[in-house]
Amino acid sequence: MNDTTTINAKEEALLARFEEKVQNGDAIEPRDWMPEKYRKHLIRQISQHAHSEVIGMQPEGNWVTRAPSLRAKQILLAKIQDEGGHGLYLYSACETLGISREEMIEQLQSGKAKYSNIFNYQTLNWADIGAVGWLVDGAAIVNQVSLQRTSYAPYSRAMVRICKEESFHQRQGYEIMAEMAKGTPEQSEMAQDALNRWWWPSLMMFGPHDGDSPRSADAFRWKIKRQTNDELRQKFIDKTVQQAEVIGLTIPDPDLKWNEEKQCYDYGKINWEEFNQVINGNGPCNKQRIDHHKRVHTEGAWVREAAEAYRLKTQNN
Ligand code: BYC
Repeated sequence: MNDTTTINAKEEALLARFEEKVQNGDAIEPRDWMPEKYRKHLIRQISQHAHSEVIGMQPEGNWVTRAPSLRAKQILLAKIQDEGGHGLYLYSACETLGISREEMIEQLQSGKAKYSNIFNYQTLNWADIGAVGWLVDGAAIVNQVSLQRTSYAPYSRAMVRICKEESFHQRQGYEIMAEMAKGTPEQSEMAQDALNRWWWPSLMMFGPHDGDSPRSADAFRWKIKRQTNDELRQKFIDKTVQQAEVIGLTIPDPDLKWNEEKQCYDYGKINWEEFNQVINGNGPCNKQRIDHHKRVHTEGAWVREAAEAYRLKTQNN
């Protein structure tokens, strides 16, 4: 037996042990052996998730100075800070896989790493802040509740914590929409208009339909994903249609219809051409979002330098 054969046999045994653990529903910890493809898959997904949290602060931050009351402003500020915190948990979870924060930021800024399609749309008025909280955080929760059972333990732990905070975010958005929907005719029109503009991009957040999702096969084999893109999208639609009814708003889909046999809503066609344009850098705000990130990152260099100097000083003491 030569060295290569021994190494291959050893790798195969490790792989078999890994697959067995995953199939048994055991969590994978950072020090456990894992196949390179699993590690890379997780780095891609978790870093994209982290970037989404951080870029997601921009469309909301746009409204902090124009929130209609002190209460609304306090709540919005707290929510945006939470998103920053979520980004940090996720970057930390991702670092356990052997990638540095700097590399992840470089991938975001160079366009190599994606972030959620949804944050490339403009928040035009206060109703949009309601729609983002209600629909975007609502969609994020559906996905993230499912990810609490993901196989990689640090990702799963981050999800548990994030989900607790997201429920408050969704309530914040729904409250704004409910208030506006029962306000003056102009306010209720603004709420309906925001729903019209944010509905379809929110459905796109769950990713392509199951047959067109190239990453899903590996994600299921390794129990990274526990439910398919379409299953989660359906769950979100069924729950949100009822919420819209309660506050007197109309989902902008003429094909939306209760399916008695399947016990869920049928819905219209999603514009995947728009989705592909947006996730490949050509959405309404892609350039603005990345330019802003680059500028703020450069301006914040002194904070990183100071933190590093402090770390070195305390290490040497
Ligand atoms: N946006 O094979 P697929 C939040 C890409 S909420 C952009 O199905 P996968 C927040 C996908 O990356 C949002 N790109 O992939 C809420 C892949 O391209 P690459 C963050 C998307 O990974 C409120 C290609 O399309 N949540 O943070 O199996 C306030 C094929 O897709 C999108 C998460 O990230 C999209 N929507 O499934 C503030 C949840 N959908 O990478 C913040 C974690 C698909 O091969 N992520 N693509 O070039 C996931 O659950 C999964 O990654 C997805 C996609 C369901 C998003």
